[in-house]
Amino acid sequence: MLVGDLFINKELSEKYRSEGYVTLQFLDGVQISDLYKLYDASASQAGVNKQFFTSIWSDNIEYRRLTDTKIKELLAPAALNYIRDIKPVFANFMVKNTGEGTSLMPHQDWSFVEEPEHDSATIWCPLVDVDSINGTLQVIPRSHRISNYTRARFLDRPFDGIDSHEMEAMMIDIPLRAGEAIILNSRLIHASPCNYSDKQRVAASLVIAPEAAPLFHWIYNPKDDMEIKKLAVTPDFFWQYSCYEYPDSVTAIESCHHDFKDLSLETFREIIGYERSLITKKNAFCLGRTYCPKACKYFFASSLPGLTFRAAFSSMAALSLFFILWYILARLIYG
Ligand SMILES: O=C(O)CCC(=O)C(=O)O
Repeated sequence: MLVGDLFINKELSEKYRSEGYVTLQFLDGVQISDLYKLYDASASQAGVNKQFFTSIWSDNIEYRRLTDTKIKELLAPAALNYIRDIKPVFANFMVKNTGEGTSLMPHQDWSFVEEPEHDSATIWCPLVDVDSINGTLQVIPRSHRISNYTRARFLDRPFDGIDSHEMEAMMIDIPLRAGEAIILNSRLIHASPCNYSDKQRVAASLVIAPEAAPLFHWIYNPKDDMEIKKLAVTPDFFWQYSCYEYPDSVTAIESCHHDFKDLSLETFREIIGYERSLITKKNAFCLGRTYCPKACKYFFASSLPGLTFRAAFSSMAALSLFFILWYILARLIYG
């Protein structure tokens, strides 16, 4: 069973299946405020001192259990407004502090179910408005078509050999208002840039899987010479073990060898159907932003509070056009 087949709305289902993600209105003001209160009340227990962190990275098991349970209570019913027959797998706060060092590298999420027979998705819902200045999510559309179905903990990515600028050029920003969400296939490559605003960026996320799909966790143990162990798990597994632990006490039901070949840029582009000519005006602008030097982003974020880079850029373009027209007119009139 595939998440894409479980969307209630046909258009959402088609867009999700073809692009690997959809965006939609997800939470109302009261729900956002409830989540923010939960985040505020529990943040001191997280004990994670990192520029970017997610609740699952905390050493405090009680914090992991609390955030998982409470975020699920809020996000899972909202998900059922759009997708039926799904179950919550695990939930997190995703927190980006400010400044350099807060970006997150392009990655795919772990496999949670046996793919490609089943698949899973992440619902990522920011609690503040997000754009390219404060570290919104970026995705490579259609990258869920890559067939690396076993994405294990501690395993390298098959696109690590591709030049990072080429990867960036294929990324698009997903600006969202607080309470909107992106639902993305666990195979879709995503990342997030630095937060150059002066406020922490907090988002809540929930991994979902089809109700009928048994849950598994694959874990790569470099000591075992390319061997990947498959564990049969329940949703509780994900808060019981922090991201950094090797869950020794859970017995593997199977082992397999990692044999997915690294992708070349050409193969990667072919898989995702990427052509520069397909870049829409909107995406082209995103590319401009992606390549915008950090100092430039920082200038706009810090010197023009409340003004987005897009708005500042558009105003500058309009102003330049005005002066050019004014100059041409003056030359025509006064010679
Ligand atoms: O919150 C972010 O910036 C990144 C989120 C992410 O990578 C994920 O949900 O897997």
